[in-house]
Order: sequence, then C-alpha cells, then structure tokens
Amino acid sequence: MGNMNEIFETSRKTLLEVEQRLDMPRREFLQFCATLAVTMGLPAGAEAAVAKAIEAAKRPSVIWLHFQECTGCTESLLRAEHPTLEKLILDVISLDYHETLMAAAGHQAEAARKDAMKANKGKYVLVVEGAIPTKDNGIYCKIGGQTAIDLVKECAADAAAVIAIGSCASWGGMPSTTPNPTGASSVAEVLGKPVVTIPGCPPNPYNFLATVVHFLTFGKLPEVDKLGRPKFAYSRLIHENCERRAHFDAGRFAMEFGDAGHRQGYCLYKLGCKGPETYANCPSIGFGDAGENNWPVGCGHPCIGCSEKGVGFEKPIHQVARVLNITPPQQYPRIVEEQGKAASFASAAAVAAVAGAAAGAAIMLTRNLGLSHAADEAERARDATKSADKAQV
Ligand code: FSX
Ligand code: SF4
Ligand code: F3S
Repeated sequence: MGNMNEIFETSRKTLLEVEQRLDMPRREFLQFCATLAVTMGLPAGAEAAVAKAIEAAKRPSVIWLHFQECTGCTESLLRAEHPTLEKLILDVISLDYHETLMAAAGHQAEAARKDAMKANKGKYVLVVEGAIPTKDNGIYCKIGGQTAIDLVKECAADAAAVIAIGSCASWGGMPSTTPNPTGASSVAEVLGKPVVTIPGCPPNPYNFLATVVHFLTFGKLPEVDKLGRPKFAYSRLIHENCERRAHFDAGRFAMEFGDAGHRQGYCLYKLGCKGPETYANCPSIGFGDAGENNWPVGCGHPCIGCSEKGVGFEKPIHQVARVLNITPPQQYPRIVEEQGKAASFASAAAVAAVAGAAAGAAIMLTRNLGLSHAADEAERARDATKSADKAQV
C-alpha cells in the first residue's frame, strides 16, 4: 500500500510540474496522451507510458528540411490542437531547424542546423517534407547553395531516425506526377535506404505526433509496412472504416454532387472515391480537431487517395476505384456457395429490387455476389494487392 501511495504521490507531483511546464491542465494532458496511445493502437493503460515519456522531457533534436512542396504538411501540424505546435516545439521536441518556423535566416539558419547536427550527432531526428528533384544534378531545388540531394544526404548521415512527412517526401507526391519535369523523387529513393514514411497530402498531424512520441516512449520508431508506413495508421483501407460503408454495401450511391443521394450522405464510390484502394486512418481520426466527420469523405468529397502512390494525383477523379478488399457484411446471402454457381444479373437485380434499393444497387450487388465465394475473394484481393505493390515499387 505504501508503495502505491508513493507512486500516486510521484505521479501527482510530476503531473503538477507538467501542468506548469506545458501550461496545460493535467486532465487535458492525460487526454492528449490517451489520444496518442489510441492513435498508435497501443493497449489500454499504455497512456501511462506515453505520459511518462513526455513528462521526462528528453526532447529529441529535430532537423526539419523543406524541398519541393506546398508546406501543407507543416500547416496541418499547426492545426493540431493537443498540444499546439508551439507547445510541441517548446516541449516534446526540440525543433532546431525548420525553414518556415525559425526566426533565423540565411547564414544564421544554416549555422543553427550545423550546430544542432554536431551537438546531437547520432541522436537527432531528421524530418523531410517535400520531394527531391534529381534531374540535372538536382539544380531545381537549392538551399544555402546546396542541392536538396546533398542536403538530405548530409543531414541523414548522422540522424538517429529519418521520417519522410507527406506524400511528396514519401513517394514523390504531386511534384512527381507525369511528366515529372524535375525528376521529383522520394527520400528513400535518394538515400537508397528505407525510411519511415507518413504519406498524405497533407498527412494527419496525429500520425506524425504519434510516431515521434513512440520514439520518445519506446526509444524506437513504430513498426512499419514495406512502404515504410507506420502500421498503426496505414494497415487498413479507408473503405474498411468509412462511415458511408453501409451505403456502399446496400448499393446506395451519390451519382452527382448535390443530388439527393449526395445530400443524404450516400457512398461516394461512383463519384470516384478512392477509399477502396487507399490505406490510411483518415475516417478513424479525422482532421483539425474540428469534431466528428472532419475528413474528406465526411465533408462530402470523395477520397482522392492522396496518401497512396499510383492513386493520388495519378488516377482521374471520375475513375472508379479498384475494390481491393471485399468484405461483404454478415447478412449477405451466400448464394454462390449454396447454389454452386454465380448469381445472374437478373437474380441480383431482383434481390436489389425486393430490398427496395436504388438502381446502382443491382450492379454493385451483382459484383459482390459474383465474388462471394471466399476463395475467389481472397485470390482477387491478393492479386490486387500484388499489382498495387508492383505499381508502388
Ligand atoms: Fe507535399 Fe507537404 Fe502535399 Fe503539401 O509540404 S504532401 S504538397 S500537403 O505540403 O509535401
Ligand atoms: Fe466510403 Fe468511399 Fe468506400 Fe464509399 S467508396 S464507403 S465513400 S470509402
Ligand atoms: Fe487523403 Fe483520402 Fe485521407 S484524400 S486525406 S487519403 S480521405
């Protein structure tokens, strides 16, 4: 019991200190830690470890480079409310070089970068925002007389971790789209080694914060997939967690912007939504702390697949998405398995008509019924993922 009291006393004391340091009520601080722990997919109770790591205030030095981009990634971070970037700068990380936010300019700024790199050799985190132009020896982006290629190589050499933030740095993004006149490339391509990527245009600030806090809490970066994306944020298709998914399954689609279906919040698949082939947690965590449904589809716009190489900025908005992962709801009749043959368009249409579904439902239902054999489904999903991966390499 004595031991428990001691623990409570210590944590009360540190929380009080944090309250003063962050100028943030402790309830809000603990909520922030819990939100980050949930974003990282950590088990219940992990918020205590997160809080402890932040309380300890071992601020890692962060060098943040900007190349070919719109600065939307930084802008989106500025919109994170818990805590504000200002608090982040002052407390969670030590942002020693950031061209947009630092007061220094010119030689002073470059000196700050070199000093921070020297003082924190092997320990600093390098964050890269924007693609790197590689054509014509990289002359299309120079900072302080150095090309982006040289800068990223120089800064990565002694970094403890490299994080590519945004689609531009992760896979080339918007600047790399055809005809890619500057040879815009990703950080991993230029460094010739994998890095952690947080794609999205812009990416969700919580995914960045959670990645940094994971580094603080566990001393290592989170587990990633083969594209370098933290699994906690990019292991699910948007389509799997979309609040409009029930409409997709029932065949209720918006056919035009502003039509009755659109106004009633129907699925945006036929307006070109790329949620079925885009991996990201946008529907689960939303953007900008502005309340429920604050993400593209939630606001009535189809997902353009901004985080997914080969989809975002490549596929026309009017083109319907490949449905990578078909998971029909429980209540779907397993007609194919029971009858041993594929359902006809007429029978599917009849089911749709009986259910009183909209015209589009018949087509979707036929597609789904035609795929409802589990083995077929699995095979198609595997093939689709394989070709998607090929397209991404
Ligand atoms: Fe790219 Fe970030 Fe898109 Fe913009 O800078 S990911 S263009 S949001 O800002 O790099
Ligand atoms: Fe949501 Fe788009 Fe999937 Fe429809 S197609 S359920 S809008 S992610
Ligand atoms: Fe981008 Fe689609 Fe999310 S457009 S922000 S990946 S919903």
